[in-house]
This record gives sequence, structure tokens and C-alpha cells, in this order.
Amino acid sequence: MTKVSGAAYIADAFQAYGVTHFFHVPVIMPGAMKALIRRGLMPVVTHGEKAAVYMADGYARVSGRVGACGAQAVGAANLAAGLRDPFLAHSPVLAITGGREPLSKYRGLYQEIEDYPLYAEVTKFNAQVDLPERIPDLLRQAFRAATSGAAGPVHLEFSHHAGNTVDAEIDADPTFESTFARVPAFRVPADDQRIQAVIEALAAAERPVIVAGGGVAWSDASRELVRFAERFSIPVATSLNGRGVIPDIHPLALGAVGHYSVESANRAVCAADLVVFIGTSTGGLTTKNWQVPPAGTRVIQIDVNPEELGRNYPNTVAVCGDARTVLEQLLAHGPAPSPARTGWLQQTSEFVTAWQEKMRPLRDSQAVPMRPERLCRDLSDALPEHGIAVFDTGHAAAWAAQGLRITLATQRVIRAHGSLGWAFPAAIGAKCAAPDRPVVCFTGDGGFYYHIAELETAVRYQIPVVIVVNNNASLNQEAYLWGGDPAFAKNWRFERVNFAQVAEAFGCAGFRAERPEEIAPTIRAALMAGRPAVVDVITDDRAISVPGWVPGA
Ligand SMILES: Cc1ncc(C[n+]2csc(CCOP(=O)(O)OP(=O)(O)O)c2C)c(N)n1
Ligand SMILES: [Mg+2]
Repeated sequence: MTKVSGAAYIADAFQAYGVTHFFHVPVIMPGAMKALIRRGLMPVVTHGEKAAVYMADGYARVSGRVGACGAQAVGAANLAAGLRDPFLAHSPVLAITGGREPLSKYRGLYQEIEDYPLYAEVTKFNAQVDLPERIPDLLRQAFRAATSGAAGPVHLEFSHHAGNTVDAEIDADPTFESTFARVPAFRVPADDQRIQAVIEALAAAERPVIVAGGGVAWSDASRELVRFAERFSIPVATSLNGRGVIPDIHPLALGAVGHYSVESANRAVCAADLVVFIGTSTGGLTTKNWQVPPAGTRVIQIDVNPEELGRNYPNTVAVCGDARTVLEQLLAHGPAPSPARTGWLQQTSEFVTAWQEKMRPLRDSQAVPMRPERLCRDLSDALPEHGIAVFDTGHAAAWAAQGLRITLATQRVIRAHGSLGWAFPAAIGAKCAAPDRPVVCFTGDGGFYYHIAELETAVRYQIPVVIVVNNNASLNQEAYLWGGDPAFAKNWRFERVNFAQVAEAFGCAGFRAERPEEIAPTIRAALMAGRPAVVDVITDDRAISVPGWVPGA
């Protein structure tokens, strides 16, 4: 046991667990902020609590380590609101807030409302730290919960509105368990019998398909996934969180499946006689509300969380284990006694070719104002070898599914799980986690407006992200609600704002692309700018993405 201040203990823990940044709106644990700076770690002050969470989330998804964020009591509800996305995407975010003190609660303390229950629905572990002596064990428990099993957010509420309970001196055991510093904390293997059952089911299948989800990315299992698919001759569709785990140009790649999807993936998954779900919770987005594949399809499901196994599709074989470990176990089984499946692979590659041909006129479009598919084509071409693409939700997710092409295993995609505006702050967090990798955010203008003030944060901390704005001066995905009636135009149409000028005013580099041939050069110039840069791309507000294909459509 050593005597330390709670603040110093927290800073030591962050250092030990590899948490290099703390995204927050002051005032929260000011003593700990000083202790972080003294250790060379970086408190990042943002312009809003939701942005702080999204930065921590982007940081966690790219680093695989815990992303940390915080707010004082009056900002705690805003911070909780931001946790929806990391909760849905199984991202290990640690949220720290100030909260009520025993001596003043129920007396109308300035700004005080009970925020603690708000965290119950969006965390794996939610704890009140009433006494400084409890800091060590509860902080360590928070890291344990965040990184083990299926990862997810955790929340600690330190008493006093700015969490000042951490300033007290405590007796602490300076042991930090490095096991819980990153996801996955444990590489849990599957039972041998289950592996054998998977091998047998695969051998019997004529038209198998893999649906790979975010769990494959969290498990860092892309290489094993591709080797497995090749060895067993199985085409691979991905969920949106799984985008990038197999390059889109791989002969077995089908593209994104489900709601924001490509026709080739949905067709293949619906034609399959066996679907192998790996690291995906088989939710509504990935399965187009359980139509893709249709009910009754034979399913093998591999997931680290046993509660997911069979949740939406009864499993022919249920396998509990870490994705990479299970894939290694399957690969260790030697050459599969599977049929060559030449006909099936021929059919699925025809699905892919047909889809690509259908999209070609839009991808190569010369139209002005521009098509978003053309923007995605040129963004894909400009994405550097080690680039990280960060996509927003809504139409941006549809364009990411249908237009973004990941050509290299070294590239990475992360995306909003559903909260509009997530992508830009998440890109800042991603860049903090991987300062040497180019980070390109793709967002609609509606998404960008949410946290546009964070341009100042990116400039202040010299975080050179590139933000590509699909600027159609509207909430275009919602336009259909108003049936083209001009009386409702203000419900979805915005003023024509020049985001390049806005960016310059913040001290960023600003670029504008109004014609197709300007897109790729401006994105490349933005990547070379050496400071945060915005590329304002003027697109057609009549462009609507193709809805996800379902049988009979
Ligand atoms: C927090 C939140 N509120 C509302 C929505 C619903 N929503 C999804 S897309 C969208 C419009 C997006 O506009 P923009 O980012 O400009 O993209 P566009 O559709 O114009 O391409 C809205 C309001 C959401 N996903 N998240
Ligand atoms: Mg828009």
C-alpha cells in the first residue's frame, strides 16, 4: 500500500492502462487533470459533452484501449446521451462525472439533479464512488467491465459536482491489471466438440455465407477471417461495424449486408443454405429486420457473449469464444473436407458484378451538382494505405455501405452506430489514438452541424483530421417526409453555407469541390495540409440511396 491522492492514483491508472487522452468539459477532477499533464498524458477540453464521448469512442475503436471522457454534474446528462453510440457498438468508454454528496443532497444544491440512473441503460457497469477509499477497486472494476466479454461503456460518479472526492489522500495498492488494458481482455477458445460440429456443418453446406460483424474488428481477427473464408471457400458479407474486415476487392467479398447494404450481399445471404455469423448481434440493421437471411435458415453463430447465441436465429451450432481464437481453431483443423462450391462462388461473384454494373453510372457520374456515389468513389481512391475512414449515420451510412470501397487490409472503417453527428468528433478521437494514420471523416452537412465547434478543438490541439462534408444543404434523408411540398421546405432544407469558409475562420484549411474532377485533388490536398481540413463537397439534394434489397423486391 502507498499513500497517494485519489487524483494521482487515477493518473497512474490511466498511464498503466494506456489511456493517453481524457476528453471532457471542465470542471471535472481538476487535480487529476494536473496529474495527467505531469505524466505527459493529455486532457482534451471540448465544446460539448456529447462530442467528448464521441472522441473517447473513436479513440477506443481505433486503439482497442479504453477511451475516457468526463463532465461535471450539470453536464452529466449530456455525457450519458453520448454513450448510446459506444454502448450499441460495444466500445469500451469510461465516463467520469461529478455527482451528489451526502452532506448536501436533497437540499437544492446549485445545478443538482440526480443523473446516475441515466447511465444504467448505456453502460455495462455504473457505480457511485462515495468515498475516496473506493477509488482503486471501483476504477479497476470499471476497466475490467469495459474490456472483458463483449466490451462496452462504464460510468463512475465521484461525489461532489466536480468529482473533488478524488483530491483526498488514500492508501492504495498500485497494482494495475494489464489484462484489462485492451479489448479483448481474454481470448476465450471454443470447446473442441463445437469446433468439430462447425467443421461438419460447413462440409455439409452447399451455399454457405459468412456475415462478419464488429466483433471481428474488436478481436483484431481480419487476417484470420480472410484465411478462414479462403480455406473453406465461403463468401463474406459484413455488417456496417464489420466494414473493412475483408477488403472490398477480395474475390470472396460481398459487401455490407442488411439495411444500409449492397444488393449482392443481401442476395447471397438470402440464397445461402448456411449462414455463419461471426461477432455480430444479428440485429435489425444487419438483417434488415430479420429478413436477411430469412427465418428458418441454418445458422452457425460465433460470439464472445453467450447471450447473443441464437437470440434472433436458432443456432444449428452455437460457439462461444473470441472471434480470432475460434477462427484459429477452425484453421488448425487442416484442409476442410468441403465441396469445391464452384457453382456457388460463381453465383455470388455474379451478384457482385451485377451490383457493381448497376452502380457504375452513378459512381462515374459527371453530373453537377454531384452524386454522393461519385464522391464516395473518389474518396475511396484518395484514402491512403493506412487511412481510417470515419462515417456518420443516416445517408452517410448508406453511402458508406454502397459507395466506399476499402481496397487494402491496412485500411480501417469505423462508423456511427446511429447518433447523427458522431463521426466528426469520433474522427478527432481516432486521430488521437493513431496520430500517424490519416483520418478522413465522411459526414452530411446535417451531421456536421451538431459538433462544428470542435473544429476549434482540432486546431487548438493540432489534430489534423480531414472532414469531407457531403453538402446538400439539407437533411436529405428526411426529405421524403414532406413530399416535395415547398410549404415544409424549412423542415429539411438548410441555408447554403460554405463550410470551406467556416473552416478557414476556425483556423483550419478549407477546400471546396463543386465539380467531380475536383473531389480527389481537394481530398488529397486536405490530407497534405498538415492541419485540420474541411472539404466542402456540393452534392445533389435529389440523390437518395438505394434501399436494402429483400426477397421479392
Ligand atoms: C441523434 C439523431 N437524431 C436524428 C436522427 C435521424 N436522422 C438520420 S439521417 C438524418 C438527416 C441527415 O442529414 P445529413 O447529415 O445532412 O445527411 P443527408 O441525409 O442530407 O445526406 C436525420 C435527422 C439520427 N440518426 N440521430
Ligand atoms: Mg445533408
